This record gives sequence, C-alpha cells and structure tokens, in this order.
Amino acid sequence: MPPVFKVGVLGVPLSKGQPRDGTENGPKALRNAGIIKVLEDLGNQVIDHGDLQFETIENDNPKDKIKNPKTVGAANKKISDAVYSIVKSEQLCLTMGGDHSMAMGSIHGHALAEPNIVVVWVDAHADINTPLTSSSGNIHGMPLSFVSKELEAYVPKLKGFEWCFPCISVKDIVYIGLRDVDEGERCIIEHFGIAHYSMQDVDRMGIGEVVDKALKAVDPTGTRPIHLSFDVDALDPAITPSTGTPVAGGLSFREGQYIMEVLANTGRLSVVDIAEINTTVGNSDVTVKTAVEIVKKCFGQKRGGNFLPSYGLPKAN
Ligand code: 4U7
Ligand code: MN
Ligand code: MN
Ligand code: MN
Repeated sequence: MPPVFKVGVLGVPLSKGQPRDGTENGPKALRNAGIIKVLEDLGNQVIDHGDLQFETIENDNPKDKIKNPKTVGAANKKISDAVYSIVKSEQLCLTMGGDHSMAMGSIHGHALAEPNIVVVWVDAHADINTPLTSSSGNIHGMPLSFVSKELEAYVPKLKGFEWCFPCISVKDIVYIGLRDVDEGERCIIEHFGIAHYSMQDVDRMGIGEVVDKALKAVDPTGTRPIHLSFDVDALDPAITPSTGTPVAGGLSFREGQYIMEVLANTGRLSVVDIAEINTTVGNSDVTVKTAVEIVKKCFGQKRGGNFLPSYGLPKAN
C-alpha cells in the first residue's frame, strides 16, 4: 500500500536567533511527544533525518545591533543545505525548530529545490525586519528580509550570510495571524504590497474566507508548492504559552487546525516549519500537544475522520 506522504523530518535545535534559552529543545520535545509515530500512524512513510548540530561561534559579537550573526548565519546555511536535499529527494519536509530565524535557511533551501514556491507565514509577527529596522537585533524577527529579492537593497551584507541570496519575491508571501507588527515592517508590507491577513481580518471575515483569500492572493491558479512557516505564537497564548514572544488575542485551536487542513488539502504543501516552541517558558506540555495537533493536520489528519487505504470494512459473514 503506498504511503499517504513521504515525510522527511528534520530537527533544527536553534536558539541564537533570539535571546532566551529553550527554543533549542523544540525538536526533542516534539520527538518525546511521539511525533514520528504520530506521522506514521497517519499512513505516512517517515524518514527521520535526525537533528542538525550547530556550533556556537566564539566571539560572535553583535554587528551593529544584530545579535549572534555568525552563529545564526552558519546554522541557517546548514538548514538550507538539509532542506534542499530533502525536497530534492521528493520528500515533504517537516522542520522542527528552533527559533524562527530557521525559516531563512528553510525557505532558501526550499526555493533552490523548487523555484516556484509560495510562503504562507502564520505568526503574530511579520518577521520581515531588516537589520536596520529591527529594534531588538534578534534575527528571528528578520528571516523574510534576507530571502526577499525586493529587500536586497535594504539588507546590509553581513559576515556569515554570504551564502544567503534572495530567492523569493515579497509577492510570494502571505501572512495570517498578525497582531504585533513593527513600524518598519508595516512600512515594508504597505510599500511592497505584501498580502496579509491580521487578526482583525480573521475577526471580520472568519477563518474560512481568510484562508481562501490568502491562497488566492499568492497563487490564484492553485498550482505552486507551498512553504508553511508556522510560529506557535500565531495561536493564542492560552494554547501555546511556551514561547518567547507571546501576544494575546491569537488564533484559536480550531482556527489553527482549519488553516492546516486546508493547506494539506491543496496537496501542494511541501515544507512545514514549526518554530518558536520554548520549553523553558512555563510547563510546555500544552504547547507541545497543540503543536502536535497542528503537525497532524498538515500531514493528513482530518477532523472529519480518516481511514487508511489498507482499511477493509468488516463484513458480517
Ligand atoms: B518571532 C519583534 F520587536 N518584531 O523584531 C522583533 F516585537 O519569530 C519580535 O515571530 C519578533 O517570534 C518576533 O524583535 C519573532 C519585536
Ligand atoms: Mn512570532
Ligand atoms: Mn515568527
Ligand atoms: Mn516568538
């Protein structure tokens, strides 16, 4: 019986894109929650690529305000290479972060392997600060600026990021769940006309219409491979409290599940990043449980029920 999907799973224990310890434990937390078996039980063939190993580069002093530039740059090069080869080998890819700076490498590797991708960015934040607009210096708030062609002129060349050339257009990005957007980011979104659906839009239109419109905005013909970058802080802190930058008023559990079901249903979901679980912020059980449910919906589970191709309906005689 052919598997439902062939899924390559990659652990990305990255934390230096933000200031707190704990995001490096995301992969371990998802593994301990049985993520591999969960994916297999849905009928998928799972190829576990293990966890990447990142070095902490010595004397990695801030460049202007940017924190840990060489460490985060080198880590993302590894992520890009790994995602590239997973996608090239015809596997869907689940990257388990790790802080959200990981999306720089993940999108880069994905775009090299499949040049026509669109990026669905589900997050409270826009993560498109440039090193010059960022007030925090934390790279997890910047990954999209490094990979976007239109922003090349606004992103200074930094040591450690030589490998990272812009590989998507801002027109290929759509946001869902925004509710904490910095001034420079808002300016970028408006100036370049980036598609975005904030929590206000979710309140007004409902999640059904938001997801419809979001997909039509970046891919009207419904033909392009989808990169989902899912920051657990997109969801309400009631269901994902263990994250470094929680913002009240997030997506509900049901809205989160709905987005994933629709994306999975397109049959074009190609890479999924799960970012920003931080196991040291409170008790991470609820957050990890929620994240597992999100991942399940990405890889085939439907709330309306499933049965495997191998299922035989029992006859009475
Ligand atoms: B996350 C922030 F200023 N915008 O740049 C910044 F509000 O990956 C937050 O979405 C970034 O969690 C949050 O530091 C990054 C801040
Ligand atoms: Mn966020
Ligand atoms: Mn994010
Ligand atoms: Mn965050």
